[in-house]
Amino acid sequence: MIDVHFVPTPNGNKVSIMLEEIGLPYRLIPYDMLAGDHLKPGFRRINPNGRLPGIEDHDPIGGGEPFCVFESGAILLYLSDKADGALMPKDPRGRSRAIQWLMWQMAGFGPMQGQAHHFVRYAPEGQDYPVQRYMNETRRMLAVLDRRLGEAEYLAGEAYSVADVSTWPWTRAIRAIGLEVAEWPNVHRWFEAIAERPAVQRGTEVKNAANLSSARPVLTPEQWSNLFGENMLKSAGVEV
Ligand SMILES: N[C@@H](CCC(=O)N[C@@H](CS)C(=O)NCC(=O)O)C(=O)O
Repeated sequence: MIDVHFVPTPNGNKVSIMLEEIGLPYRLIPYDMLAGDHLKPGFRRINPNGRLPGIEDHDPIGGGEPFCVFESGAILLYLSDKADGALMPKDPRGRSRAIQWLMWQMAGFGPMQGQAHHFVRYAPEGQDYPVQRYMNETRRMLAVLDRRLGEAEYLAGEAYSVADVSTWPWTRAIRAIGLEVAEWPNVHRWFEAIAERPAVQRGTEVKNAANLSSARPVLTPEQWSNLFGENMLKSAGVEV
């Protein structure tokens, strides 16, 4: 059994989709980030970085003690290994392409769009520069994605791979910052095809309306502190 420390965000949904795709048994352990569940010291054992998702495999590859994995991209690679290389091309070029696009999502498309969400939805209003900067980056990367998907059916080539599992939930999230997938025709074609996969539907069943709407969530001071302020810093051992 694999425990998934989970929030239904794009990073969390990558893992739930992957597990549904490969059919390994898992148990979701839901976290309430607004309440600061992820700040509790015990969670550091699962994820030293104190963010979600994280997994604990009680029957790990190679046997032995339960094994924890953090960083959603690393979790996808671990799960692929565990499922005999599932959703990872076998040929060296295809494999490298899958890893390249997985890294692109992890280092660029996710973090830049994440900052766009922060400044569009959570930060005090009226901060034009960061909004413009991160929206520009998000749009630039959607154009990069569109170009790639104009030359190949999936990110790594002909076959659906971990790169698509990782990028699809972040593409779904662009609605919350006022963008529509239909603006990028190749992305649109790819997005709709993946949305029809039963495993993707099962993996995204846990709804989080706040996450997919463009509403600005109203946070209490305590909730803001848990997500972005003093409580978050204190939990990482930073003196405030
Ligand atoms: N690069 C990390 C990002 C993890 C991350 O930032 N997760 C968010 C939820 S999707 C989180 O834990 N936020 C809580 C916080 O910022 O304190 C990954 O892909 O796993």
